[in-house]
This record gives sequence, C-alpha cells and structure tokens, in this order.
Amino acid sequence: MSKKYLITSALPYANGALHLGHLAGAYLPADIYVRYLRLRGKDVVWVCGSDEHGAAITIRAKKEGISPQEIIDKYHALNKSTFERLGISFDYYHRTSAQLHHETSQDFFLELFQQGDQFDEKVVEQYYDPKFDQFLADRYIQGTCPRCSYESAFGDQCENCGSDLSPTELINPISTLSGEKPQLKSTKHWYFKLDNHQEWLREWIKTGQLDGQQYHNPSSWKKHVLGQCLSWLDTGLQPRAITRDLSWGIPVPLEEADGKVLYVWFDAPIGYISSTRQWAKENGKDWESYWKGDDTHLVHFIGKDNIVFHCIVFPAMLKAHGGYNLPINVPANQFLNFEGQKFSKSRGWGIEQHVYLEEFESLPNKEDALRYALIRIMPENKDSDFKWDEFVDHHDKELADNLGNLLNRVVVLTNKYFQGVTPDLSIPLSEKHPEIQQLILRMTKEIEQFTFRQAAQTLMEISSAANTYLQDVSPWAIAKKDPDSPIIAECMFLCLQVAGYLSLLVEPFIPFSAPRIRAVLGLPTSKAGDLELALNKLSNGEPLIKGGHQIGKPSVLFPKINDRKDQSRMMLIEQQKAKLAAIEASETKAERPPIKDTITFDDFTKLDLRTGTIMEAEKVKKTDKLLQLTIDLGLETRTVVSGIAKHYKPEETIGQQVVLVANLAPRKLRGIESQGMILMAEDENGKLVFVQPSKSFGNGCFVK
Ligand code: B3M
Ligand code: ZN
Repeated sequence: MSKKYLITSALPYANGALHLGHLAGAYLPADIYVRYLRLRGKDVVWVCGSDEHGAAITIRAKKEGISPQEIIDKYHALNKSTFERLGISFDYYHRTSAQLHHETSQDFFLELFQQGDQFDEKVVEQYYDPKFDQFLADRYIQGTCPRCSYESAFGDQCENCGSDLSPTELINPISTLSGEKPQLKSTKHWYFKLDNHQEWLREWIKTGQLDGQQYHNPSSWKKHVLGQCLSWLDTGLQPRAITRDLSWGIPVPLEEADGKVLYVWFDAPIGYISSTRQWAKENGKDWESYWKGDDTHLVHFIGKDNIVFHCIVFPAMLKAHGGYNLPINVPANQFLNFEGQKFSKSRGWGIEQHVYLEEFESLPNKEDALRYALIRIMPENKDSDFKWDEFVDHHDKELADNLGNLLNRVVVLTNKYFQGVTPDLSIPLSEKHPEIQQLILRMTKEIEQFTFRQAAQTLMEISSAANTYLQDVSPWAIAKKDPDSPIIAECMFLCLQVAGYLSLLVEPFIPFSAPRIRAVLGLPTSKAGDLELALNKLSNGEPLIKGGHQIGKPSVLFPKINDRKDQSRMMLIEQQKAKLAAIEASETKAERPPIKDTITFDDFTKLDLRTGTIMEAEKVKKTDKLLQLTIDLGLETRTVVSGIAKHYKPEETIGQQVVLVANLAPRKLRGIESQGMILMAEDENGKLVFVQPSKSFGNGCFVK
C-alpha cells in the first residue's frame, strides 16, 4: 500500500492581511514540500483555512462598530485569493465558521467529555468588563507588575521584567477595552488535563516512540522545535481552560454551558480535520484514511509561536480522542524581519502579500521573484531578514544570470546547430556527469528534510555545473573549425538532459516560470509523478529528453530587475525603499523640536564654549533628575548642576569629556550654585548623550 501524506499549514486569523513573514513561515515551505511530493507521484492532501474565532476578532469588531462576520468575510476572501495569486496550492482552504467545522469540533469535545477523565470543571474568578459586557482575556488587562512595578504589564506577562503573571496579580488592573477598572466575577470553565499526558508526550517527542512503536525520528526534527517542547515539558504541563465566556465562537455543546464557547486554540487545530472532511466530501474521497490510516504521514507547517499547540496540546487532544495519527514532523520556522526591523502594521513597516502584488503589478515574474527570494532567506533555524537589495540580487544573479543563462544558451545553440532537434544519442548523464546526478539526488533529499534554503542553493549548483561544462566545451568555438564534430552533439545532448531535470526540479520553487521553461524545451507542463519517472530514468541511465525531440524557441525567461538599459523595474524597488525611508524620517522628526528663531553671528560669538572633564559626580538630594558635577576646566574647576540623572548614574559620568558653556550667569538649583551648562544631544530614543570632542582633548580649550 502506498503512503499517504497529510500536510497542514497554520490557519491564519481572518482579521487581517498577511505579510511576507507569514508567507515565508508556514505557507511557502509547505507549498514547496507538497508540490515536490505531487511530482514524486505521492498521494498528498494539503489543508488550510481561516481561523475565524477568538477574542481578537470580536474586539476588533466592537471597536470598529461592525460585526465579526463582516471582518472574517473580508479577510477570508482576501487571504484565500492572495494565496492563490502567489501559487500557494492548497488542496482545500476552509473556514472555521463553517457548519461542518462547528460539528466536528463539538463532537471532538463531547468525545473527550464523555470519557470522564479528560476534563476538570472549575469555578474560577475572572475579570469582567461591565461596559463591554465581556469577560476579559488575559491580554486585555493591563496593570502594574507586582515584581518590577512596570505600569503597563499585561495580564499574562510583564514585558518589562519578563515574569509570567496571572491577571489577578496585577496592581490597579484596567480593562484595555473600556479603560476602566474590571470587576471580578465567578464563572465555570472546562479544563483539559494536559498534565495527565505529560509522560507519554515526553517519550514520544524525545524518542519518537509511542505505545512501543517507532513513530517518528527525533533526529529529523529541528533542534529549536525539540528544544522548545522539552523546555515546556520540563516546566511541567498544567490543565488548560478550553472554554471561554464569549458570544462569538463554537457553543460548548453542554446544557450547563449556556453562553460559553470553545477556546479558539481548542477548535482551530480541529480545523485541519474539518478542512480535510470538506475536501473529501467535495472530491469523493475518504478523509479518515488520511488521519487514521497506518500508512499516513502527518506534517504541520507553522511559525515558532505555534510550536506548543502543535507539538504538545493538539497531539494530546488527538491521543485523548483516540484513533488519530500524530504528526511525524513539525518543521516550524522562526521569524522573518524586514529591512532590519520587526514587521509592524501600526508603523507600516513591512509589506503585505496583496500589497506586494499590487505594487509590483508591472514586474514580470513578480510571484516567482518573491517566492525565490524568500526561499533563499527562509528563517528555517534562526530569524532572518528580508532586504530589497537581496531580493534583486537573488533574482538577477541566480535566476537570470545562472539558470536563465543556461537555458537560453542551450536552447539557442540547439536551434543554431541542430534546428532545435535533440541530437540522436543515448549517453547516460550519470556516466559523463556523475557530479550533476549527485547534486540532483542531494536536492531531493534536502527537500525531504525540510531544508528548502539549501535545496534552492543546490538547484543553483546544478545549473552552475552545467554552465561550467558548456563553457569548458565551448561548442561555438569548435563549430568554427569543425562544424560536424561529435563533441558538439554530445555537449548539447547532455546539456538538454540537465535542462530537462531542472525544468522539473524548479517547479516547487518557481511554479510560474516552470511551465515557461518547459515550453522553451518543447515539453508539456509537468504533471503529478513526472519527477518520479525522471528520477527512475536517471538511475537507469535512460535519457530524459530523447534524441529527435524538437525543442522550442528561446525567450527571455527572467528579465533582470536591475537592467542598466531599462531602469523601470528598479524604480519599483526604489519606491519601496523610499517608503521605508519616509517612515523612519517621520518617526525621528516627530521627536525633534522645530528650529528656533534666527540669531546673528554676534549673538553666537557671545557664547564661550570650553572643553572639560567630569571629575566628581553625585546625585542632588531629593531630586531624581539632577546630578552635581565637578568639572576640570584646565585652569579652574567648576560646579555644575545638570539634569541628566535619569540618563546616567553618577559613576558613569566620571571621566567623560564635555563641552561647557563657560560664561553662563551662575544660578542656584536646589541650593547649589551651578556655574555653567554642559552640552547634551538627544538621540532618536530620547536618551541624552554627551556632546564630546571626537578625540581625547586637553581641558579648557576654546570651542568655536
Ligand atoms: N490562528 C495563530 C496564528 O495565526 C492561529 C494558528 C492556528 S493553527 C491551528 O499565529
Ligand atoms: Zn515586571
């Protein structure tokens, strides 16, 4: 029986558009993997969909005065169509507001409930916002941290000192919805006893074994994924509330739970099951064989913030329910940054997928250019950074100069010397170019091991190897002296073979260009199983493109973005950079006061500025702003009271060189006579820094 593959990608919340970081995190890697499996002829289903529940959606709706339904309808449609436009080839994109999903989730809950020992019922005190008539999720409560006194700590965590908190620990809690003090109210909830699953989970994650069977190979899991799981397990698992007091969501299917819904993280992963069910229903397939069969591989593609839910909570739910397979791998990605900073919707830092498609409308290959650049920097094991300059380079130097150049030369030369007909030979590629055969096989392994960045690199190495071979032989030089030399035929025949393999291997990475590459080679668009057949030919030494095959005509496959003769495409990049520069400029400008009224040169020369060194410093009593400084001015010492205590500890200022306004009339501050003023500059974060000579300097020098 052949293996089945069930692939999932994290269900995005339908309350906003997705940016490039999301794409690189959970969708593009899965798309590469699934397209590859299809080319290998595997039985694979890839499901995803919109996550349409959760407090974030209801709160956004309340704030904007629209219904949650309007929000999810808008973003479900936007995200679904944007994915399609980028070639993200889900087999099914469902939504968790669908009836089938509500039923699937309620049935799942009831199965666990009826087992009797999976849930605890607890009455707990929770904060409630009377104005919004809503119990408050931990994140929606802010107050003073009991550990560090930071005033804007959240109900689940203090971002200043990092402590995990519970909302009732906060001093002076405030509802972030109404800005008012929340009330404590008691309410009943159901808790999934995750702690009861701790032991087998540890065994399963660490050794891959479950019920005495080898289930997965932990050495094939990413280290950062295993590390996060083990640290959760070491801390000890706790029961988790799986119900909420909310009006938006899936009603808890118990009479005594009126007005309560399932917690969004309980129903969302079940969304993978309902999406598979809906797909099966529409395609006349059997969904259960993909979830429950012995021969099924389940793989979850997610971002690192979702690891605990996919490696611990959901597996525990599936095992508790019984009958379901657990994932054989969860190749979570880390985060993508954008031009050195985090993506930020409020600052406008970053670019959303659909905005990219709009703003790069006129760029040929816009989908593949983006996909390829993201693959080359995919945050597989650590955070990475998207940069527009690198985006251009990956396209121009790799796709255009390497791959595009090879294909173009092979097609042009075969047309020139053989009227586009493949020379009638049958030399195994493995015999003449074992290194290329090795690279092809290595690339397939790299995809199977979820190292897509490296696989794209290997793809380029295959193309480089063929370019080098073509250059070394230089058929154009031979043709001048001996047009009938068999070396020309052999070289073109072998290069065409490599081009044929490349036309299949590129498909998971650049699926928009792949059919165009196939066309210039006179080959039909690839279909499921084609790579499997091709790899069999490779190992049997059979040609992939047979002698006599008529190839197509050359065409420019990857017009360069940075084209010296035509800068129109590069303009698109410059516009993006200008947008970012404008954001940064507006943010820094906002903090800077306007330029003061003009003064005359005479006014300026009245100032006597001198260099000095701080010799002593102490805090001025009963103030938290002022430091009393003793400054060596060369021929004399001065006492200066300076408002820098919030920026520097006294000991940090000692030895600093300063510039002093030496002829400022003395004035008394807190009873101390201040004899001058030191120059300070305010940096972009509002911190005061000393204005200093750029090298160590004698004291008392005149500054002009
Ligand atoms: N919607 C969270 C997220 O987008 C959540 C994923 C659900 S996967 C079952 O990060
Ligand atoms: Zn704190």
